[in-house]
Amino acid sequence: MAAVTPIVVSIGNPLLDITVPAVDGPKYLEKYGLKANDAILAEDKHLPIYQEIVKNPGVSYVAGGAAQNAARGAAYLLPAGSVAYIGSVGDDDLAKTLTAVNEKEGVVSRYQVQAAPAQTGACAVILSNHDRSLVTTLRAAEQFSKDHLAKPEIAATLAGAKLIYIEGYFLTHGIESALEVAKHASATGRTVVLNLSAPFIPQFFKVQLEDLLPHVDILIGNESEAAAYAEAAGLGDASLEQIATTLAGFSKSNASRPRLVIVTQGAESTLVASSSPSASAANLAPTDANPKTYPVPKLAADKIIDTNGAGDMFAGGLLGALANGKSLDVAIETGHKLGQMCVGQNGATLEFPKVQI
Ligand code: 26A
Repeated sequence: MAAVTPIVVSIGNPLLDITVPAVDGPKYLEKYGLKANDAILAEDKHLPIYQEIVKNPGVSYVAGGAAQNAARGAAYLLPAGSVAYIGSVGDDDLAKTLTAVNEKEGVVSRYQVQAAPAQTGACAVILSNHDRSLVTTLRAAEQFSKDHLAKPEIAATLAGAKLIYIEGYFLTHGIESALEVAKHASATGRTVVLNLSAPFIPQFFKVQLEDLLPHVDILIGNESEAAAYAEAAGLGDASLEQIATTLAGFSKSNASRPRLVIVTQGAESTLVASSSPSASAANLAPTDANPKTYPVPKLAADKIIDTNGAGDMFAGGLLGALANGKSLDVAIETGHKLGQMCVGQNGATLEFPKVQI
């Protein structure tokens, strides 16, 4: 059998998630002044949280990092070795754990490894009810440098990809690398997918986002991220449909290919806007409403464990289905299925042994 080479390449901040159970969540939210449902970069005042939560006997450790989760999601649907993940880690046990999880789930780790004392990044995941508050310390992840992309094995991996996925979180430090990858991929006809990741990305990194957007074919975000973009872009109280349509129409470097903007809303319907509907299976059809609404199947409340990573697994499902040559409609449905499977599990994880999707 021919060796499998990656067709999906995902880029982001590799993190280990340290999860505090919902029973204990509220006390940490209160103590550190955190919102119940948010994702932030740790400020100095938050840093003691990492020492503190590891003393809680209820904490669990799960592989994280938004784009790494999505990579594992895509790998769920593809032969082992079809997905590669690029990011920067320390030379430590955390990185070994992440590599082992990736390998087990069929993702090829293409890490840039920083010498000690750099440590692999971590994310405190504070659960409460059905919400999750994410507090991230990037550590080695933000030392990612563009020269990693020029290494022969990385350049070859990127050159072989059909789909490139970049998390918005990476724009906090890696815009130069993201631009290099996305410009090249888009100029050579590959599909570039960007996730807004969190409201603070369009809010505080709007310049970087708008620099990258012309090279993006598929933009994914949730309702609060879309609203944060609208706010930052002076779109006032535009509806989600208007925001999605505006983003779809944002300038595009590869004009021969339309842009899709996908807005998820948790348990509510997903919206998809296209800059130019066409007969292509991977686009909205000219006869579809634009934006088009895709209902999300209901999940019984007692099946919900935690929503952490659900958006990443949605993206992973979408990527995996597109890599398999499925239509846009099937890809959105697959995204919903993986997102929902993740909600029924602890953290950004899926069901093993694999279930048929
Ligand atoms: C730069 N920041 C804040 C981050 C992240 C992040 N991944 C990359 N960069 N903050 C949280 N995450 C990851 O998001 C997943 C849930 O969507 C967490 O590691 C978690 O697994």
